[in-house]
Amino acid sequence: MKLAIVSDLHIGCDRFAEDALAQAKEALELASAQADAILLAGDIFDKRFPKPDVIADAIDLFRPLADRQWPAKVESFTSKSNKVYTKLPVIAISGTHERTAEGRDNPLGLLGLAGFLIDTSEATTIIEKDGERVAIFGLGGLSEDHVREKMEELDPKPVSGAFNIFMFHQSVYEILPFNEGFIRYDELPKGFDLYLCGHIHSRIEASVHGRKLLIPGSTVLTQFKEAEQEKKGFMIFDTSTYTYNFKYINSRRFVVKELHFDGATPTAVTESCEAAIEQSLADGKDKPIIKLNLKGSIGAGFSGADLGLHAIAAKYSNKAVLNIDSSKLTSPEIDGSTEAIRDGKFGGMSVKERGMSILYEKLKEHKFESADTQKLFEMLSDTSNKEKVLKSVLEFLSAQQ
Ligand SMILES: [Mn+2]
Repeated sequence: MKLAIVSDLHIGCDRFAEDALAQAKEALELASAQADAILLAGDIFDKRFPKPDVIADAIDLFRPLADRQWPAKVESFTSKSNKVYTKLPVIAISGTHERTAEGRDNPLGLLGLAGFLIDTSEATTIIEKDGERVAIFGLGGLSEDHVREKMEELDPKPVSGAFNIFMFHQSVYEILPFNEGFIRYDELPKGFDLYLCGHIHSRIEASVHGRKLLIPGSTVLTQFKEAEQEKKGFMIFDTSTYTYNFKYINSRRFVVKELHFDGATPTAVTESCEAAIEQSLADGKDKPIIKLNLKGSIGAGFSGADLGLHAIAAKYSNKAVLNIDSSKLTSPEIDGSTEAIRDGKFGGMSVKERGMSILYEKLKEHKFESADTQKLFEMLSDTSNKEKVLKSVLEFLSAQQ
């Protein structure tokens, strides 16, 4: 059986709403033309409570799939809570973006109720074509602290006489090794022939319990992550050969460039940014998404505000979607003052002493030099009741005149 594996369509994402819809449409059209069934690994919607126009877009997107004569048919559906309203072999799970409180409807479930797909979250769907059976157990996206408990409770088991797929939507430690809480390959249930995962937006092939783990990545860019510069698309997996092809869609080009500076002037920063943008534009005629990561330092006497990054973004607004990250670009002044704050020292004074001396200067400026600075400082440091503080400070000051 030929199975299209599509994931993370993010219909209704704010940043690239048109791209999300157009690219999802192309992926689903190609998938339904080339595969016997479609498996969707979560995050079909970008939000758990999408607006009605987003739900309408999704219905328009899925309706043509319902009109197709599919080579594969749904043979059975086993679930504790979900119901099934179609025989279409369009099998989905909910992702982390669609997750609602237990027992509450989520937008993916609505598409299930409408009969456009089967929500196989925490359920097993068996599809059949010419005597071949494929069983899909789905585990919708869960928070990291619930996933182990849920897997233990559900205890997913392969179905005998079928090609078994475990489809889930989680961060996996071996792929994202920065959180010990993420599940690991060896914690996934054993005995399945193929593991499919959504959630991770770049394309990955790995091995779990000696079988393939496939992640097709998202069909749209939602964050500006460097790993997402590859063209987007989906996979078609063939159960008879245990191989897959990646099918590209016309996704908007995404370019990430890193620029290093060493005591540069704002003019030099602007010139380098513009050169990098021009170079990225020269690669094609589309309107790419360009992310510039600025690193290193700008010269003494300049601050981030001098860089004029907004002017660059405005200049290229018709040619590119720009994202310029200058958070890693430091200036000597900022460095000096943050270091002082960190160390709690200003010219040998503690933060409190420094605060008192500023307050004294200000009092002197406003002819209150005879006031007890220490007493006023303590009154102002009281964070319990702002109104009470204001009242007592005003009383204190008027008593000084
Ligand atoms: Mn996602």
